[in-house]
Amino acid sequence: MRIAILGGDGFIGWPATLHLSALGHEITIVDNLSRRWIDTELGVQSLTPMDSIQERIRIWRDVSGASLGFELINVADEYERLKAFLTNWRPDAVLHFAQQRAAPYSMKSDRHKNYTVNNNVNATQNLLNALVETDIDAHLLHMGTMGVYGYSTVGAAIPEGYLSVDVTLEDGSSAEQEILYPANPGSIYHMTKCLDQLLFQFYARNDGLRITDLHQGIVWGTHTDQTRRHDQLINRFDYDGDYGTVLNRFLIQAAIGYPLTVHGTGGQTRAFIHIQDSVRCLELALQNPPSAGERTKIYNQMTETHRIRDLAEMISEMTDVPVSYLPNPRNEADENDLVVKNDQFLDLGLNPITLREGLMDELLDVARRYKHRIDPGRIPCNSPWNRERAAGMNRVVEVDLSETPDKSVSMD
Ligand code: USQ
Repeated sequence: MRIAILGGDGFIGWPATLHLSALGHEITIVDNLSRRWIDTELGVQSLTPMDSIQERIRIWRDVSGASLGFELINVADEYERLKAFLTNWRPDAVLHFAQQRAAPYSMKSDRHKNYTVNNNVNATQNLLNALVETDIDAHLLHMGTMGVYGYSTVGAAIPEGYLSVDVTLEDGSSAEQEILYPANPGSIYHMTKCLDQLLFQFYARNDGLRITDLHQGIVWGTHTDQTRRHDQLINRFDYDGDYGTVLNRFLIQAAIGYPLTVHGTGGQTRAFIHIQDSVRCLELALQNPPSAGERTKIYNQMTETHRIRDLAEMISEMTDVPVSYLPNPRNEADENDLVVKNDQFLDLGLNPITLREGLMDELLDVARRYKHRIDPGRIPCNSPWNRERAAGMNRVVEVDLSETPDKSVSMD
């Protein structure tokens, strides 16, 4: 299959590219390298050293024999170039990861809010518009988020995208309808993914586009079978307060003896998936496209749920690094339960990797290997959600890292 991977230089895009290339698909990466520019803006770097996209592609060709195309296009801004690329290359499928994906970054300032909305919504709209205009019947797979639902349940499991509701009619009888699960975003970033859902609904109905939206949980891990094949194929690993996701952050914190940064009570429950499962899900979704005229197919791309403080306590027990309960910069519920349906991927053959299968040891090894690249000053989350949260964060938490080298963990 010919696959265009928009955002193929990113945290999911790169391992997805290698996974699908290894399966024999013909891939072109489309990327504006914005994630690398954001590192520069924030003054941080991936824990793992990343080569240029051109160098990564060269190494992959040496290792696998497979060629990857690369187009430097800003999907949100360069509509005509995107259209020209699609017209020339005519992909069978398009994977859309070309969006700003960090909630804290999206809440940093008014500029970051505008950037996230403009970038993310325009990227989706440009892509949908271009697919219609060029008359390319490609299956579009979009990386969405579990965060479109919000995280609280009313006791019922969160379904895969659609909710059956009974509508009371004028004569008192009721009619059943299936609607998109009510959107309840917790950040500007998550809100853009809610807006995406409406764009998909419209284009699938109006133009018969074949669209799959993957509502993914928090990804943990960094390696996949393909990124392990060469040092220079290594995936990025974000640990900073804006882009680092919670479990990966706790693991690098443990590796340098930095008290684990739990926000609030840590009673937040979230959905998780390992990065190897994430790329496997993409493979499964690609094999099962919706038909033209069908509504957007929605999968919950997650494999387990965990409470944040349970994760912190588990890692603390493994490593003897203490847990630190900090004022929460986010405007989110202190405590929530979360039950999620994910039957579709399980039915298609996904065999989930769970948290206890030793992959945490591998991550700790990665963290230990590159810990000289960690700037502890970049660990705190400094993006408050609103003025009230900003005021609550003024409490300074003193952390003594002078003993850092001795506190590193040994999992051997
Ligand atoms: N948290 C801490 N301590 C930290 C970092 C985070 O307690 O040091 C807490 C947060 O307050 C939040 C939870 O952990 O309650 C998750 O935070 P996160 O940064 O790991 O994940 P999130 O901001 O929700 O975003 C990530 C990805 C995003 C994806 C989303 C899936 O960056 O692209 O859409 O996970 S989901 O969370 O299911 O919406």
